[in-house]
Amino acid sequence: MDLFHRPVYHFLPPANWMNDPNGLIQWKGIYHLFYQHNPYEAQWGPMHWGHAVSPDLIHWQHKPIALAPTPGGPDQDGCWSGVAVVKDGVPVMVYSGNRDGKQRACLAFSRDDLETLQKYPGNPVIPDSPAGYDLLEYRDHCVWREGDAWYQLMGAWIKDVSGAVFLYRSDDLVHWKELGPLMVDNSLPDGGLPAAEIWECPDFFLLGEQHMLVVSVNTGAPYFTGYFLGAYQDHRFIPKLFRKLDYGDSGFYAPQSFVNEAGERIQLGWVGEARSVQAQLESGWAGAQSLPRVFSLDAQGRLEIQPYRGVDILRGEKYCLPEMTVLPDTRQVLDIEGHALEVQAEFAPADSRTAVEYGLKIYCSPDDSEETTICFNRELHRIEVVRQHSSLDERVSHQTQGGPLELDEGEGLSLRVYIDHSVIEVFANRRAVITCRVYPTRADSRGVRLFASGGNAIIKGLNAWEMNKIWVDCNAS
Ligand code: DQQ
Repeated sequence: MDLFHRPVYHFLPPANWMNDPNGLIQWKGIYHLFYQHNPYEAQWGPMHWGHAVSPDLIHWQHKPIALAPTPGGPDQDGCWSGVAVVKDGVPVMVYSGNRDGKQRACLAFSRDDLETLQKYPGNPVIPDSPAGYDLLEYRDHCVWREGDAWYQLMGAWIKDVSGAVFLYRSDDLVHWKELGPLMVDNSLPDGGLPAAEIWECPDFFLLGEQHMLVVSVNTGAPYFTGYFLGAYQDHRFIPKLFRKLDYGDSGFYAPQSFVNEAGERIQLGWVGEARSVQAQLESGWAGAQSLPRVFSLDAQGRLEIQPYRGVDILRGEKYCLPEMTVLPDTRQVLDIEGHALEVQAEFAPADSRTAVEYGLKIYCSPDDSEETTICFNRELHRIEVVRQHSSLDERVSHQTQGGPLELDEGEGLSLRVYIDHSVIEVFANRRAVITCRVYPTRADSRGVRLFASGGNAIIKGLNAWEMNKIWVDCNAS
């Protein structure tokens, strides 16, 4: 097994393949993470639900597989993604049974505090996709309680139209009445819609005074995750805007959120690989979960995304750097190095002498043959992870990942970066996130540097921590 690139503080199964987070729930104080899992090899395949538990959503312990395909059943070709709800004091999973290329809503109950899941004998509970629509794809679930009923969204792709989410209503989770697409008018005041492909894994919830609809847009490759903000009225959603949730294409996908016992809405997403299937198979594992994230809206109504506060518990030894000027085109090596780090860097607001591009370099080898650059371009108003020189291995992606970041008047660049062997999560100014993978080949690609080009950059302060492992059982990985 390839331990060099294997994350130590992002969740992944003991071996083989993982994709979407499923059935997230805090039940009697314990967090449960179920996940899409091929237990046979490190590539996508017959889907099972893996299972792990945590006291704090950070440290995890593996549990036995929770759902497996039933031969002859509606999920005989795979137990695809789903969510957890609680009905009459019993946790219930609503998931997509995959059979003969079609996915149908199924249920599984737990009467032993989520030690095991029992499939509902009457599965599937929604045997057919909505009539009257030419659907190319249809699956995945978001279920909530509203008034005295259950509501459910399922993701879909309407041929020659776009992605869609269909709304259903039920009194008992078993009998569902279809209410049509949640969004009847897909036009947006500020521009286009995500590509005409399936919207997978819809997630829908109240954020402040608005509603947020998260969809994972399966464009074949790369995939991306986006969100709408808008108003939910009379069981219809009127979107005001659509944005990418994370600029790391295929690096953050199929996220799911849940509300914990403290009332916090927390999201996890699948951090996909960026290397060949052959490389995955050789390494013996594939896929990780992101760190938990939380949302808020800033004073201007923009979405803010931050790591869940509990992540700080992983911090070990600390490094601090006082205020300093980063001169253009110098090699500013820091004392900090490693493959499992958190780095927080606050840059001064730009003035006329400020560099055009500045930021951090991570996973740097001493001879510069490998490095990954987290770069802010203040003229293009873009934040990027440049992977051009991330790895000497040709089988991995070297594509730059990034997107817009407009700094307000007087606002400096604020980076919070998580480095975990092959995972990178960059949170910039709370409102731009890039999650992606890199696979340095050299054991000494451990350095962290500051850089500036075309002018100076002033660092107001930099703190970094070595990060500890997340496994409750120290022998697990
Ligand atoms: N993954 C699941 C599907 C979902 C997709 C299958 C998203 O339910 O649409 O593994 O990654």
